[in-house]
Amino acid sequence: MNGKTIFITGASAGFGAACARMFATDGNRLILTARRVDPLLKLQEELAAHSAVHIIPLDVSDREAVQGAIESLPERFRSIDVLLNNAGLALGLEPAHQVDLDDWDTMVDTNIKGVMYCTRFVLPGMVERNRGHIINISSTAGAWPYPGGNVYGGTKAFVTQFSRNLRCDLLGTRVRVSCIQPGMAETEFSKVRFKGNKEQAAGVYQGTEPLTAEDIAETVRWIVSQPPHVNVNTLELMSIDQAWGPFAINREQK
Ligand code: NDP
Ligand code: 8X3
Repeated sequence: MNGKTIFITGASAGFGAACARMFATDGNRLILTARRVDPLLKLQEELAAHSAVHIIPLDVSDREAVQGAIESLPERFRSIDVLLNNAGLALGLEPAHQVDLDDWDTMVDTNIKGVMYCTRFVLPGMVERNRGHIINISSTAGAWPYPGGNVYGGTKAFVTQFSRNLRCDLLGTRVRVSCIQPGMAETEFSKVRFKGNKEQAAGVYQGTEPLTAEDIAETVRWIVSQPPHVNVNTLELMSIDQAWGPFAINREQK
């Protein structure tokens, strides 16, 4: 897999940065986006030997900014072959009746609207060229409930179903759509969820061997390198140290 133009959202950390490294060493052109510019500049410098890298400071929840970024791409980055809708976050783990409503808004705006906007503005070019691949990062949280998962899990269920529905709309074209549902992976994810509380974030992974960002990049590499007639629809993966629990039962004193 080489010579492709890859657009990655949330490339400043975690899965997005690992995918950028993987795609660069495989010899592709990269468009790296995120809100924080410094990590993007560092990545651009790191990858310069392998790959042409165009960076764009971008908040995916800003519809006009997404449109502007995609419509003003330099000529040699215009024909996007792979859109990796990866930017996303969880905020908090409180029960629904105690949650900060702003956190819910931010998750909906980023995880749902960000995926909608990037997809909508990139997709027409893919359909016109009759090639391309959209890879959406959902989560096990979109398939399996857990306490405090409330809106985060809901946004990821959206990503999974949106991916399937895109396949229906694109049937008859050569544009592929894949959805990855990772379980617990150690990145900046928990630091963001717990708003900078490093001890609480580290506790999520303590005593386990979680998935790594590189594991997700390898998964993306495998999905993209399938023959063009093969569409991986949905792929769920977890650390060996994670599995499902039993149903929770409330037992009252009778
Ligand atoms: P990180 O926190 O390490 O990375 C998240 C990335 O998303 C950062 O680059 C961040 O960049 C970017 N981002 C967040 N908000 C926005 C925004 N509004 N606009 C643009 N970019 C944004 O987490 P992960 O790498 O773990 O997460 C990547 C994806 O994987 C997310 O969608 C997450 O929900 C999902 N996921 C994570 C799992 C895990 O356990 N880690 C498991 C399953 C799914 P910046 O702050 O610079 O904007
Ligand atoms: C991230 C995995 O289990 O923390 O999507 O929700 S989890």
